Amino acid sequence: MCTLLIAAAALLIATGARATVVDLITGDSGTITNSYGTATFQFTQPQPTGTGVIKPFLRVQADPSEQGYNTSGGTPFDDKAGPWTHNLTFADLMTTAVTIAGQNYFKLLLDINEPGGSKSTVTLNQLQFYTSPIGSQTTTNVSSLGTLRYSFGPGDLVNMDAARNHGSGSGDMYAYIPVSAFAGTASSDFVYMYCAFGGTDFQSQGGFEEWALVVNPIPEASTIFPIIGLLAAVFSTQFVRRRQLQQVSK
Ligand SMILES: [Ca+2]
Ligand SMILES: [Ca+2]
Repeated sequence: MCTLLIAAAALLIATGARATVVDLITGDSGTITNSYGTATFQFTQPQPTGTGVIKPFLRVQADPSEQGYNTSGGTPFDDKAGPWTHNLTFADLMTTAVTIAGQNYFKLLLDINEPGGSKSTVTLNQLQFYTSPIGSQTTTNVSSLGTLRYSFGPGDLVNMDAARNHGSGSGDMYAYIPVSAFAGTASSDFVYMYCAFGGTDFQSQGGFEEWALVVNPIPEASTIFPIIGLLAAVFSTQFVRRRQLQQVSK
């Protein structure tokens, strides 16, 4: 028994595996560091909701726990049908890139919807990103979605309180996911973001939780390209062209 414990402890130290609980109920931000890198989670108040600012790509809703991933193929797990649950490509995700203190992140917005009173809290138990050349998947075997790029480790979670923002809106949290975890991803690859809420510390209830891309108004291609060093040069050209076309069309 003792030998087993020592072996387990050695494994934990070797892998740096240590569960992190980010408290956004009383705190304003926190980080989770694991083998995929360091992700930051930050409380935010409602954002402007003009067209092109908030673009949900995944809505999930169930009671007392819920899970799902974005796809245009259907509604696996607790996905909500409709235009705001759909495929994403890596090129889409790249439009959210920001640099903070020299580190590059993809920036996402989460809006939680929970009842008032004692039921306003909810736990984000898992957040994973997979990439694959195949879009519109509907499998319930999440690990088969593609290449796992980012994941919470065992026990990692974020606790939130919808009551920190009044009514429905486009708060409540920014997630900053390390770009370095996606090295080698093709721009045309599909990105599946899997999330699970409720059941660990605080249950999911009320309306749907929704995730949106936070599209960076200022292209940061010059800072992101050294990180995605494995991308083909042809993509770089396409990305710049896309940007130029997008700016022309605005
Ligand atoms: Ca909310
Ligand atoms: Ca909810």
